[in-house]
Amino acid sequence: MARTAVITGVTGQDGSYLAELLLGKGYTVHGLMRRSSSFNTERIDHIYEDPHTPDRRLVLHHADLSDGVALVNLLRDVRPDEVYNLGAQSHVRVSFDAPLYTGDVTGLGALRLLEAVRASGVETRLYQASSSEMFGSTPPPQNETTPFHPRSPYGCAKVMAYWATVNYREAYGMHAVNGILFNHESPRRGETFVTRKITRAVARIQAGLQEHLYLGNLDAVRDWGYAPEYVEAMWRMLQRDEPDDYVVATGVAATVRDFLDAAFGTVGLDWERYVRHDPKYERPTEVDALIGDASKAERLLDWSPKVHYDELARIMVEADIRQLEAELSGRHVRVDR
Ligand code: NAP
Ligand code: F7E
Repeated sequence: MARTAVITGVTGQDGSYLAELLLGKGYTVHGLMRRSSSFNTERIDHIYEDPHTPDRRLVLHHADLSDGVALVNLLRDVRPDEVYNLGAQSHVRVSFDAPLYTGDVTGLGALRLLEAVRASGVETRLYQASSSEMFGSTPPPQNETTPFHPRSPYGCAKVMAYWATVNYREAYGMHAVNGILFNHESPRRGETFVTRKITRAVARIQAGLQEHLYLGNLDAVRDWGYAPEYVEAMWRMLQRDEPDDYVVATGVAATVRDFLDAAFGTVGLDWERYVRHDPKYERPTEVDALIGDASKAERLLDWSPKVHYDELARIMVEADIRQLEAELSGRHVRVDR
């Protein structure tokens, strides 16, 4: 029997890779997107199917995580086998400027979806996109038993969503899992996250279109992995008979400086000549170091990462150079096409 999945946040980085993965496995995918005054489907345009296509397997719906009734109605209509909650206000720095909105969408949004599963009476498995930001100031290495100490409204909202997911599993026997994913990037990464900001700048500086790159804290340590590998782990979590929570990470630590070295090094440039400091990009409370221990996922999901930060930087720089060249020649080409 062909399976059906719902993905919230289908227009985001992970949503687009997960939709591709599930379509490749024969699923029918119902992607939820929020209404926008301009097109917000660029990451999924290549898999878009016209609504008039018979037997299409990618179906898009307008739905916002702030609208619980819409979620109930949608789940009742679609009756999915699997639900992936990837929708969120996902930018940590922005969450300090929009704390209530972030709490509503990233935190309460997860609770609305859990409650919508209950209210619609649908038997389904649910994946919650939890985050290493929940560990905040607790020192690395971090695994599934590490205490949470979030350092931003985003981190607090994700902790709330994490515990709501655990609670619905315990209270109602729901097949609900938390994937605690460490930073993962790709050529589809949003342009204001630090890795993509750097790789786009490398392409533009090399082309003579940009002089400087303004950044905040260069000492932060992150564990950067490759998004297409991470969505595979999400899917594997929902295929296990027992619902559980898993850390997904590479275990390799790098500072923002290390990523700068790798990215600028791809084109033979010295980043110190171009990078300037702007305190505007610092956070009121920073997460100094995130390094994951994914041994549980390796053992139980048979999942292991292949791409580490230096290879990732090269993949992203090369994609941004290709995209810039296409733009300059008047063609419009998605970054990773
Ligand atoms: P992303 O690129 O920022 O995508 C977020 C998605 O959520 C987008 O489709 C966005 O729509 C949608 N969204 C935003 N507000 C919404 C609302 N009010 N209602 C419905 N949808 C809304 O994030 P990502 O990197 O793919 O991450 C996917 C999930 O994993 C997020 O929950 C994120 O917090 C979490 N996470 C990410 C990482 C990481 O390193 N990437 C690590 C751990 C956890 P638009 O396209 O219209 O903006
Ligand atoms: O920052 C520092 C910044 O915004 C990484 C989200 O996907 O991963 C992501 O959150 C580090 C931080 O990602 C700039 O201070 C320096 O220490 O790329 P980022 P993040 O905050 O780690 C987690 C796991 C998620 O769940 C989130 O959804 O880089 N940094 N200068 C900067 N960061 C940005 N954005 N811009 C700068 O100019």
